[in-house]
Formats: sequence, C-alpha cells, structure tokens
Amino acid sequence: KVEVMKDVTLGFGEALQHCREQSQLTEEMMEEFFHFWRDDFKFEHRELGCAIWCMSRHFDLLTDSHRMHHENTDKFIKTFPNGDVLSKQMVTIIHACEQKYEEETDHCWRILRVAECFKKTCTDQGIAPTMEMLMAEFIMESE
Ligand code: BOM
Repeated sequence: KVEVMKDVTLGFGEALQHCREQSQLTEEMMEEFFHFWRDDFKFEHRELGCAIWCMSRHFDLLTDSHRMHHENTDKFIKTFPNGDVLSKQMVTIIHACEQKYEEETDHCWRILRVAECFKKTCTDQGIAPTMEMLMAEFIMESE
C-alpha cells in the first residue's frame, strides 16, 4: 500500500507546477509536492490549500461544491498500479476528514486542514510512504 501511495502522490504532484501561479505557492513554501510527507512538514500556508484545490480540479476530483468527487477519485487512484488496494481506504479517509472540517467556509483553508488530517490518518494507518521511497522514485523519474 505504501508503494501505491508513493505512486499516487507523485502522480498527483505532477499538477503542482501547473497550479503554482494561480495559487501563489512559492518554492520556499513547498519545493516539490512529495515534501508533504516529511515528518516536519507544516500545514501553515493557505496557498498550499489553494494549490491542492487547483490540483484536484486539474484531475477532475471535485464536485460543484468543492468536495471530493468519490467516483472520480476512486477512478484516479485506480489508474496507478495496484490502485485498487488503496482506493476505497483513501476515499474513506478523505471523506472523514472533510466531515471534520465542514464548518470552514474558506475553501483553501478547509482543503489545507483536510490534507493535514489525510496525512495524519494515513500515518496512523501505516499507509504513508517514506521520504526515502519518494525521493528515490522522484530522482529516477527526472533522470
Ligand atoms: O474537500 C476537499 C477535498 C480535497 C482533498 C484533499 C486531500 C489532500 C490530499 C493531499 C495529498 C494527496 C496525495 C494524493 C491525493 C490523491 C487524491
């Protein structure tokens, strides 16, 4: 599962460059998307929430009310090798995190909180990829 999560993260992260300008996320705030999984990564910039909003829209993963589109998200995860072993669990986690921050009316802040909750839950459930895995793959892909 951690292998699949590594692939999904890097796949989703490909939309980062596309979303940088409109979300005002500077390289100083987040250099590469996979830094998301670093132990010391801080969820403090609203711009990151805006960027994840943009990235999710890029892959058509949101509904008209800016919540996760369950079916599209399930399909997106299943486009990665062995994605089916993780899709249901990921959709369940994101949905539970959305419920938790339902009262936040600013979409960028809400999505940032959902992302933080997603990371924490993944770590607790043992499906968070390690930085070693992510960096090895990222470097391999860029060579
Ligand atoms: O209610 C808004 C839903 C936004 C979803 C936020 C999820 C945050 C995920 C950030 C990390 C993602 C890695 C892969 C995601 C694939 C969906």
